[in-house]
Amino acid sequence: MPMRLFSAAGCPSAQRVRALQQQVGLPHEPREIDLSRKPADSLAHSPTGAVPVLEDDGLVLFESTVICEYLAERHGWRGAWSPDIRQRARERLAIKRFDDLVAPLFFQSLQDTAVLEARPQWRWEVALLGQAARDASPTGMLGLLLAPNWLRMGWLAPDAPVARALRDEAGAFLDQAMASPAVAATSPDRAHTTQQMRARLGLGL
Ligand SMILES: N[C@@H](CCC(=O)N[C@@H](CS)C(=O)NCC(=O)O)C(=O)O
Repeated sequence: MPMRLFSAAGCPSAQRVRALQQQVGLPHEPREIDLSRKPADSLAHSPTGAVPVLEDDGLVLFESTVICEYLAERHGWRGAWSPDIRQRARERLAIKRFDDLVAPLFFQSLQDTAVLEARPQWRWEVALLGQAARDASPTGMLGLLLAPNWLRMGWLAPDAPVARALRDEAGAFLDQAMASPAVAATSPDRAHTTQQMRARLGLGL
């Protein structure tokens, strides 16, 4: 059975997977899902109802980082993570905390900046991400996982405090990651995606 990816063009998590497929030389036509009207077969695959979802010969995976790790191993992407065990751990920690804290805070702060004052440690977390990025390859897994969100942060609010802090700590790394062929080839239309994000966040058009 061929591999199937449920995706949505504007979704940064889905772009991670599509970029990874490009990176390992497996460009793949995804099944595009309208998130406002999800078809029954896409909902039947994942308890979260979110994209991306990958189906590979009976194996169903969701969560973009898990899917990307799986595909990187399956296709023997040797440069995915640093060869150094300690640096690898830093890179994995950076992406976990980006997903759990930094990216959500960026989006929440566009509606209410008070969320940043309530969690002042976020700057420390961004500094740790910057340290991990310093010794990572922008065309490796860390860059590939961060770039889709970095792209959208730049489109939406490049001067928001979280975006500014990321630029100060890891701007060159993030810009190089965003310009990599795999990320560039899978980037969605800017105007349409920005409009979708603004509508979802209630920011007006
Ligand atoms: N942690 C998930 C996040 C996935 C996610 O939030 N996907 C969004 C679109 S970007 C989604 O499908 N949301 C469900 C919905 O809109 O109903 C991952 O990394 O895959």
